[in-house]
Amino acid sequence: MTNTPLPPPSGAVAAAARRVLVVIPTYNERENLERLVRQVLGFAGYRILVVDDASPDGTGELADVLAREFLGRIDVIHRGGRRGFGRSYVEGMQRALASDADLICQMDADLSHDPKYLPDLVAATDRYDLVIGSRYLRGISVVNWPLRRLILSTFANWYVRTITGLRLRDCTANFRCWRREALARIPLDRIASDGYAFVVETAFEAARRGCRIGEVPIVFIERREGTSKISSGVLIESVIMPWRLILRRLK
Ligand SMILES: Nc1nc2c(ncn2[C@@H]2O[C@H](COP(=O)(O)OP(=O)(O)OP(=O)(O)O)[C@@H](O)[C@H]2O)c(=O)[nH]1
Ligand SMILES: [Mg+2]
Repeated sequence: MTNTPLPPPSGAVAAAARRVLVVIPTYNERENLERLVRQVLGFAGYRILVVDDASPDGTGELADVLAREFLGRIDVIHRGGRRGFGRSYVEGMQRALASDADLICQMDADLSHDPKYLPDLVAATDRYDLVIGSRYLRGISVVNWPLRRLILSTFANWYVRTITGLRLRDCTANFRCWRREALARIPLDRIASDGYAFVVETAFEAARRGCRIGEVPIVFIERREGTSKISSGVLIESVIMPWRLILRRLK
């Protein structure tokens, strides 16, 4: 395993000049995708990779229509078989690493992650190998969450931090930007998570491999359109995953 620190980013190439690819997994996000895409592509030089899991609501077809409109700036992976957030990201990240992107971002499609923060994440890759858009850096920056959701997320973060030793305020956020060299160190073909535990597992692997991880503050807004896909299976996986990670480190 390589865990030597990565060389610092080349100061000669300003973050703004680097090629940014934003990987977005979708499952039934028809009401949100178009707005999101237009906002992300408002930033010059940014590109998008949509990873759709055969959404019954036609999100995949909408992504194809948008890809034709923004020729060369949107790529779409249409997955078949068993759907999953983690497995979609594994495929998306592999495709991203096969592209010429210098920086690879990840975010939700439901507009909870406001694209306006993307340049902050991108800029911070001058200092970090992995940058996380954090909900818990300045108190709690979450809009429209019921109390039980807030308690669940706060507990989940405490749980993950305590077991894995990850020194992050927001270990479970899917709003991130990787330097290509850092993402390339993660053994994507060996990632075990199907669901949202993917974000914890990849942060853990990044820390273990000597990546410098930093956080920038964001305000998270609960989705207004569409429905959450969190299932009990995915929650159980998230409870077990930190322990699996500890066992992995012991081995
Ligand atoms: N490709 C793919 N994307 C998924 C899958 N499940 C969720 N997603 C996407 O992953 C992102 C996060 O999913 P959400 O359902 O919003 O999960 P969440 O943000 O934790 O939950 P809410 O706060 O309730 O919205 C969204 O862009 C979803 O469309 C899946 O099985 N396959
Ligand atoms: Mg969401």
